Amino acid sequence: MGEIRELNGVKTVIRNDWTREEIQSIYNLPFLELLYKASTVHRMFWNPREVQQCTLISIKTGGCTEDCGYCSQSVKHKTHVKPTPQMKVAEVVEAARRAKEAGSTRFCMGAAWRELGNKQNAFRHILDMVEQVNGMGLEVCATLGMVTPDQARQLKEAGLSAYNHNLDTSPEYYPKVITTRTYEDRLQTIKNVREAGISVCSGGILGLGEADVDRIGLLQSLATMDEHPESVPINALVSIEGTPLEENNAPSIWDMGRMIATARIVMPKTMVRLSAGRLSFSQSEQALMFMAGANSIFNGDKLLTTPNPAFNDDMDLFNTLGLMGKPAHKKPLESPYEIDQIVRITHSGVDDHGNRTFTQEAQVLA
Ligand code: SAM
Ligand code: DTB
Ligand code: SF4
Repeated sequence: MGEIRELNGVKTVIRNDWTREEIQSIYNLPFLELLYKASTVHRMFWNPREVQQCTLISIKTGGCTEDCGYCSQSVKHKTHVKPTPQMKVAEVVEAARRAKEAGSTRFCMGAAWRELGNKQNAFRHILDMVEQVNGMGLEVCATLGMVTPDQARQLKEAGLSAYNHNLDTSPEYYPKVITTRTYEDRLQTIKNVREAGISVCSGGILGLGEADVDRIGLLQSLATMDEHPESVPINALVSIEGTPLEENNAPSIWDMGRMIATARIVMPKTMVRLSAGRLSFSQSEQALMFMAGANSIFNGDKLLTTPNPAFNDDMDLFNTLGLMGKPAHKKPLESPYEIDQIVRITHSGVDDHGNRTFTQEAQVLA
């Protein structure tokens, strides 16, 4: 068994052998118990005042040959999105500069492709973007559809920090939402990325019409990987006119809270990102999701093709909640063993007057 941490009566250990029954019993805890457990686990691995700010940019929009039932960018759906050519390297680098100036520490570039495939020219430009944005000290993430081991290796060499490739839902529900590729295809790209030494970002969506068991199935797929994804985005469906899911409602705050809290408990070292659909939730509902263990957001007025809360509203929310941005490349809290077997987890939280840091202690049991 690995290192066990315990804090305030909540025990945790990093595990990769979660069963669906175990995850279900966490997911179904009385809501406030679930929240308490999740926020306690959160504090054992992360400074709860730090929330990562990521900026998303669509470097190539629309015209995608996949048929993901939720997506505005598929050629199979008639939506408001007009396909546009790939952005120029200089434009993307300029957007990254602005994102950094606004306090973002991760820059995520999305392209509406089934796969990177044989797009040699486009790939050369992307490698250039990755190199330049990495050179600015930002974490760089890309989401370009399926990639081969060799493409993943080249992205790594260019300085890519993370690759986003979502599993979206359970293996059973997946074919009801997407028919043009399989769950296995998704897992293969994730494996290629992992083997190239790139951090994995993989999560899902709530609001596809899935049942609780599918949400639990998604969490099981993620939490039983040999290494947990370094980040797990939890998207709330933004229903798009013209897609098969246009009539679906956004998930409730209770469903989002349960999903985020369960993800936090089964994958304690993972960044849990509150992703698409934040506009469906009030600021106090978003606060609840931070309490449940979310510690990352996308900032900026736009995601890929849908709106996101205004930057100033997010700054107000951070001020109200006493949150601060997470520095780039900062990992989960270490727990240096001390001779007396006490792990001291020091949170570098400084209050608004700059004069208080707080310390918590967790006992090492193994
Ligand atoms: N084409 C790439 C792919 O599918 O991997 C990358 C971009 S894709 C837009 C990334 C993720 O965004 C999807 O896997 C899905 O989880 C999420 N997403 C897309 N459209 C959404 C919507 N309308 N509402 C909520 N999440 C959405
Ligand atoms: C993820 O899980 N969510 C982001 C990111 N990965 C690429 C994308 C959200 C897209 C929301 C729909 C849109 O703006 O088109
Ligand atoms: Fe294409 Fe990604 Fe949209 Fe699916 S989610 S249709 S792969 S852009």
